[in-house]
Amino acid sequence: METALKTSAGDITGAVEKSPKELAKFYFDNGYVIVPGVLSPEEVAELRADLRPKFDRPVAQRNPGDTVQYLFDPFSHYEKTRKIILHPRTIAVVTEILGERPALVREFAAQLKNYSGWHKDTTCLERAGLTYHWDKDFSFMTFTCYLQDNDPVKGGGLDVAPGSWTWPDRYVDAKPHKETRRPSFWDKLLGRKTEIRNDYGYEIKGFDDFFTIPSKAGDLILFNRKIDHRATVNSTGEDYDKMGIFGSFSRNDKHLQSYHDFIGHRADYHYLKVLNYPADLVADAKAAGLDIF
Ligand SMILES: O=C(O)CCC(=O)C(=O)O
Repeated sequence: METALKTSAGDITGAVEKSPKELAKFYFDNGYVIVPGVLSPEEVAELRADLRPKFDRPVAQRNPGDTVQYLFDPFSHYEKTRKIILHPRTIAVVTEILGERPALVREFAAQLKNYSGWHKDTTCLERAGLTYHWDKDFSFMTFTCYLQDNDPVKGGGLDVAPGSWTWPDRYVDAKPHKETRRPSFWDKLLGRKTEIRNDYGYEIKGFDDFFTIPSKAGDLILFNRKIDHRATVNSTGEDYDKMGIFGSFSRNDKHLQSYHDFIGHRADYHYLKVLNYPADLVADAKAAGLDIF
């Protein structure tokens, strides 16, 4: 049976303000770090209220690639998400980790009721036969800003397997889950199609020891793209509007170029075909110290 591992990382939840250098050290030691309070509780509430109806738009009114579960390119479309990537503390910590001005990877989405199973965020590369993510200078880090506190029972955030960013990718040959959400009473009654999948991931055993990151709504979590992770499971059986904004930072280097090439050729990345950052976003990113192109 899986048990949540207790580690000493509790001091990173914001009770004590840490410097970017200290947070960067924590990232290198643990494969993840929390940058506390990038959004205030009021900003979290506003963003939730703004985004929630967007997931319910009829297909004809959605942006390319969007579903009832994913809204792509949120920083172009929903201004209130921009603070997550432009906050001075975000930029300071990411710059400290990378050792230079960061770039925004062209892969980002707001997610609703998503519950990924265990995987690495490099599994898609490895399944495609690519290996550059094992190069020493590969610097990609995923970020997520969840819009609710994480709770070991109710979920709302992320579990990680400590130390796993150095482990080989055990998901490469595993069978992807095909599971869809079980239709609720109302789905059946109203004949609604259940579009929401509840376990993106692989048919593979979990971990005996893992760590549930104690993030609060509005914290930014940065994590090594090779760390084994999953959504903290909601074991209450009660549905709720779990939301998060996801993306990645990296150095502006050959790996970023290769990755943009890789995703640029994927047929399912519909939003990339029309990606066109608004001028004010580009200007604000430039001023904040973030490359975006
Ligand atoms: O479902 C979640 O909250 C985690 C999502 C995740 O792991 C991912 O997008 O890589």
